[in-house]
Parts: sequence; structure tokens; C-alpha cells
Amino acid sequence: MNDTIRIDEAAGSAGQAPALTAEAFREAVRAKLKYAVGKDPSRATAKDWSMALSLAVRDQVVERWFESTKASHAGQKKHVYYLSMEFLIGRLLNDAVCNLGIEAQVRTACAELGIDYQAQLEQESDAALGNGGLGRLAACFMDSMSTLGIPAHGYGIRYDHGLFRQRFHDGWQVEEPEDWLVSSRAWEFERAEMAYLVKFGGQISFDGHGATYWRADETVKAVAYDTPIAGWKGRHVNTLRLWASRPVEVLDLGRFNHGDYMSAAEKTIRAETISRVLYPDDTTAEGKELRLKQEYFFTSASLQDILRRYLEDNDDIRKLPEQVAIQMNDTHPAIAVAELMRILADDYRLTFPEAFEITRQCLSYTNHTLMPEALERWNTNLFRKVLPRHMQIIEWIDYHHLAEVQGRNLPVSLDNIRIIEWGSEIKMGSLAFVGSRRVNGVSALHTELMKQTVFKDYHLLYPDRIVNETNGITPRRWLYECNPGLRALLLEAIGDGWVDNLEKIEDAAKFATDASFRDKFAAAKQANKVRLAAEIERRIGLRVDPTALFDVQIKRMHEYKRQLLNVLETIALYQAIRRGPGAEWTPRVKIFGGKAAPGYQIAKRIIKLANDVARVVNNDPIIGDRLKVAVLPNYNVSLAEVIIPAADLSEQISTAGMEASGTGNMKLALNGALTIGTLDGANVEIAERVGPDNIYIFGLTADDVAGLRQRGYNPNATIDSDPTLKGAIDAMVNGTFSPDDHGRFNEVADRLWHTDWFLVTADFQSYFQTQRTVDVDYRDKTRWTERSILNTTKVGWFSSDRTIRGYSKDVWGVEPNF
Ligand code: GL7
Repeated sequence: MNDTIRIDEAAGSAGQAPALTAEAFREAVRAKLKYAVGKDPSRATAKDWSMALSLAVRDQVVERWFESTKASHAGQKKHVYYLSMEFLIGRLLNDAVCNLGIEAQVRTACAELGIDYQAQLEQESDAALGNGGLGRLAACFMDSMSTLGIPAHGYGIRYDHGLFRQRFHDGWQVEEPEDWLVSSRAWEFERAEMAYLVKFGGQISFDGHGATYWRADETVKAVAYDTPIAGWKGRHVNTLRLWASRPVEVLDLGRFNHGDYMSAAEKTIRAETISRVLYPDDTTAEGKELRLKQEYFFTSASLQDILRRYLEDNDDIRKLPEQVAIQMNDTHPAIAVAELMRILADDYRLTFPEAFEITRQCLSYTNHTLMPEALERWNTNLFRKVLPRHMQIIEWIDYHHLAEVQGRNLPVSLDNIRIIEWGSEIKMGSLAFVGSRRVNGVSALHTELMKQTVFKDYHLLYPDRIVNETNGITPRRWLYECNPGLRALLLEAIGDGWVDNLEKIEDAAKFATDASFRDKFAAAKQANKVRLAAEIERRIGLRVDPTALFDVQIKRMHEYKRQLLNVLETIALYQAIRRGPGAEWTPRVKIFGGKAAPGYQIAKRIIKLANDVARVVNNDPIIGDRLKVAVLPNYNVSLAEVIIPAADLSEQISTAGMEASGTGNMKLALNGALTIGTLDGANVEIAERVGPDNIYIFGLTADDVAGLRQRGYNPNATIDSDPTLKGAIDAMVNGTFSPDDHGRFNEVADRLWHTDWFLVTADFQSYFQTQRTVDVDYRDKTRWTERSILNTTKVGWFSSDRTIRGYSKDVWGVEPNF
């Protein structure tokens, strides 16, 4: 097979990917189609071409991957390991093409081959190995670590089925299994030889000479699958290593030979179950044991792999922290604290205190939520059953940690700092905190609240441990790739320095008052809106006016994110338009996208409400184009890439104090949407950067929320005193939107009347009024575009490159290469 690609060395400058000719690339694709896919061009399907194209691009990535791996080994620099249960990477073809800077050649080659590049991109399935922001953050970090040339591995699970596919049946969410692996993946390499054993259950015994044996009763094999992640200009390529769970023995031949075929395969099924599905964030009780096994499975395999790599070039295990920084993305990998100690103590015979010291210097932990129900706890009985040795180790850590603290005479409550609560639950956040070198929050406000609430006592004990690393997003995927119109305009106006140094985008701020730039900026936005309008029609058959204000709320469906507040405002607006259709209305399209965890009943009902409201509003002839509601099914990374560039208004309306950071807020602002939001998460920092004239802040602050909740909030009085709000809630329960079932939304309304924990009613009036200001402001197109430009150009700080530089300095102690 001859598929070597002629590289035009002369065109490449130092540190840049050498250029590839379109002709050479075209021939490479032809060769891939023939020799790797095994198809003749006359018989090839779109999928076949897409595979051939991806494989040809992949070769380019692999070249640089090998160079990076060699350089990392030779450089002997500290290596970063990012452990995450989720990597929401989405599609990779265009990402690789753009990062390698070969888009022009690839497009020309496609045209010459008679295939449509855009259509090829859509053949690739989304790798939906995450729920939302947390998983997408991990994907952005992989991109940034490669761009900055930081030697790093991402470690996670290769789920057979990622996050479920969402369909609407009569407006209700229906979950279907997601099948991203149904067609073979061009991007991953199976490493059958890279396998580790992971044990569960069983007994612990001591040999009387200090050695401990863990005799497990179940063992599975973790097999590595590697995906190369190329940074900007292909300067550096890191590896995302995902583990698949396999049986140690493929088949019980004895049982098989006895004709017992089903039970012969039982162990295989049990083993493979571990990497079968990604859990939606709000887990149910049934899945608990499996979830714990998943967490331990990938953490253990990853740590074994990290130590193997370390020992290839080093022989003193005690010096591990000089070469290794391990980041725990949330508490899902927090078992790493006990697992690293177990390996160091049981396999390398270090004492517990020694092992604990080394562990604490290697590990760090990122907290992503303060919501008590989302902070992981494990029942000690379950834990002891699945991980008996780790239970002992955690008991040791808890005991020694408390002993250490007791001597210090600080005003902390021992109950608050115990890892094991009342002997019955392990608090994983506490374990992660105690076992870490640094602990970080993900926005300034969130980090402050961590210090004041959940980790208050720990913060007193370890005042230097908590640091803030405000989240970020990669400008490659979230502007350069998804918004070609805006990209071209920026390249023309200020060059390409902003792509890997996003704060340079501010150079374009001066053009906000330049009429010609403004027109081009507005035209790019308009083209994106036309593209989204077509997508809306294709997906749900709804026609929308692309000149209307596109008002976007895209995120997981959760009560604290308050999609309900947005729906209530939609209802109130609908009612107002009906009452006075002749008034001057600003045409608006409300766009919703988001999945609810399958067991989260109230969130699913809110989806149904949004769909019911949409049906009524969209079919009301009095309303026409003044208001349309588009609830788009199966929101995922690829859909986000179409919605975000087209948004005018970004809804970031969580109850203040509850959204740790948000990252959709950053993506939308970067693409020129103005935010309507509460002072929550990173909205606070966005507001500081874009300035008060270019953002719509409304509602209670985090302090207000805490105060109101403490005093006891009575939604009754609020609702009774606000006819707009009351009218909207009444319409929800009088059958306006559910003529077939008047009681459908009673429970939703009852919660608003009685407790309203998320303070929807408390913020309604302020939100509704602010929306009316938006209406008026949007009519002044020149001014709006000016403010939109100021959003794009003032949020450069939210690049994940900046975030990763922060982790490098404050958390990992590594120096980026670029
Ligand atoms: C989250 C937070 O909810 C979100 O605010 C944050 O931006 C994100 C990344 O830090 O992490 N926490 C969490 O559990 N999920 C999130 O998206 C699923």
C-alpha cells in the first residue's frame, strides 16, 4: 500500500505544520478508500468517503503525534494526567483539519473528488461521552494542553453508549441508546497490548510480616483506546486514552462445551457492562454499584498506566511528584487518593505516611458544584463490598487526618471535616480535598462560595489549598471552526494571532464603531441565523424568520438553570402579544435545547411544558412571526456548533449561587450574543469584561438568595402581587397549553406557589422587565451590532488556554512550551 503523502517542506515554517498539497491529499484519500476502506469510488457511500477522508487526515495527525511523544520523552518534563469520567469531544474531522491548517487543501481535494466537505463532516457521529459542561470542559482542556505543548494524557472511559439520544414523542422526552460506535471510528487506535487488570470485591489478608494481600473475587481487564488530540497548527499532539472493560477470559469453555451457552458468556457480559453506558448526572439508586465500579475501573487502570510510564524513565518511586501531576475532574476519580496509596503501600512497600505524602503531592481536585445532592457520597457497606482494601485506607486517612487536625487548636468542627460520616457514608469531596495538593473552583464566585460553605472548615485548616481557575473554552472549536463567517472577518481585520492568544481579539474592539466592519459583522451573524433557521425547519418542521431576535437557552435541563423561568416569560409575552397584537413587538424566536436526566421527572415535565407552549404559540394566527418557540431535540456538541454562532441573546438565568461557572455563556458571548443573566458563576466575570452596557443583568444576587432562603421565602405573596406572573402560571394550569390534560402542569405550578426553592417567582418581574428592555434595544440594529462586537472582542480572557496556563502555574507546576 502506497499512501505516503508528499509534503511541501518549503512551505512550513518553524513550529508550524508543513504544508500539504491538495493534489497529494486527494491521492491519499483515494488510496485510503481503496486500501483501508476497501471500496471502489463508483460504489463508495458517503460514509465510506468520510472514513477515507478521516483516515487521510489522521495520517497527518499521527506524524505529529509521534514527534510529540518523542519530544515529551526526551524532554523529561513533568507530565499532566487529566482524569475525567467524561470527555464530550463531539466530532473530530473538522477539528483536526482546522488545527493542522490544511483546510484549503482538504476542501480543494474534496471538490476534485466530487464530494462535499460539509456533507462529509456530518457523516461523523458525535462522541457524546459526557453530560454537559463538565465533560465539554475536559475536551476543551485537551485541546488547550496540546496547543500549549504541555505533555499530557486525558484518561476516561470508552463507553459503548454515550449520553442517550433524545427524541420527543408528543412533546415528552424519550431516551434512546446512543450508538456512536455503530460505524467504525477513524480516530481511535485500539491498544490490545495496553491492558491492566482491575480487581473488585473479595478479602484482605495480612501475612504477619507487614505485607497485605487483596484477594479479589472479580477481575476485569481495562484495554486502552487512544485518540490523538492535535493542538493549534499541529505543534503538539497529546493522547486521550479511554478504557474499555473486557473479561480476563473470553469464554468459559467448560460451560460452553456442556451446551450452556448463555452462562458461558456470563463473565464477558459482566465485565463489559462496566464500560457499557455513560451515566446521566442524576444517578439512580440501582446504578450505584455499577457507577462505583466504573469510577474505580478507569482510575485504577489510569494510575497503573501512569506508574508504568514513570518507571520507564525513572527508578525512584518517591520522586513521582517531580514528574507527575494528576488532576481529578470532579470527585468521580477521587478514589485515586486511596488507589495511589494502595499501590505505593502494597506494591511498592512504602509506609502509609510516606504513601500519603506522595499522593498528596501528585493529586489535585477540581470541584464543579456546591449542590449537596450532587456531591458524591458512598455508603460504606457498598464501598467495603466493592473495594475492601480502599475502605481500610480511607479509614486510615480519616483517622490520621483528624489526629493531625486535633493538635492544631483551630475553630473547626470535627464533624465537618470527617471523611466518613457517622461511619456510614464516605464523602468523596472530603477525600479528594484531603488527598490533594490543590483544590480549585471554576469561577471566582464559585471558589469564594466553596471557601464560605462546603469547604469552609477545610479552608481554615489549609488556607493555601483552594485556588480559583475560572473555566474557559477553546477558541478553535468555538469560533474558528463553528463560525467561518466571523472567523474570516477577524482574520481580515486583525490577522490570526487571536486563535491561540484569544486576548488579542480585543484588537478588533476598535471596529465596533466602524460602519463597514459592523455591516460585515452583522452579515456574518445573519448568515449564521439563516443556517440555523434551515436547521430548525429540517429538525422540527418549524419555519422561523431569520431576522427575528434569536433568543437561546441551551444547556442540561435542570431546575436551578431555570428553563421554567424562560418558559413562563414566553407565556407572559404570548399573552401580552395576544392582548395587543397591534403594538410594536420585536419579533423573537425562543430556542431551547437540552436533555433531562432520565429519572428527573420534573425536568422532563418542563420539557413537555416547553413543547406544549411551543405548539400553541407557533400555531396561533394572532401571533404570527412576532413569537416562535423552537424546542430542538437531541442537543449535543454538533448542534451547539450551529446554534451558538446564530444567537443574539444568551440565556444564563440560573438561581444565583447555583451555577458553578457555565461555559455556554462564554461560547455565546464570544460569538457575539448579548447575555441576559443573573450574577452567577462566570456571568459575574463576563459582566466585568464586557461592561454593564453590553450585558443584561437582573435578579437576586447569591447573597440575596442565601438571605431570602434563610428568612423563608413565601412565593404566594409575590405571585398574587404580579398579574403578569399570575396570568402565566394560571395559563399553565387552566389547560391553555394542555387542553387534553388540564392537570398536567399542576405539580409544576404547585411547586412555584408553595416552595419555589429556585426562586423563579422571586426573579420573574425583574427578568420580564429586562426582556422588554432587550426588545426595545434590539430594534436599534446598529447599536446592537456594536454591543455584539464588544462581546466578541472583550471576552478573550475566557479562552481555555488561559485556564490551562492557570492550572499549569498554580496547580501542576509545569511550564507550557508555547
Ligand atoms: C458543572 C457545572 O454545573 C457548570 O456550571 C460548570 O461550568 C461545569 C464545568 O466546570 O461543571 N458541574 C457539573 O456537575 N456539571 C457541570 O456542567 C455536569
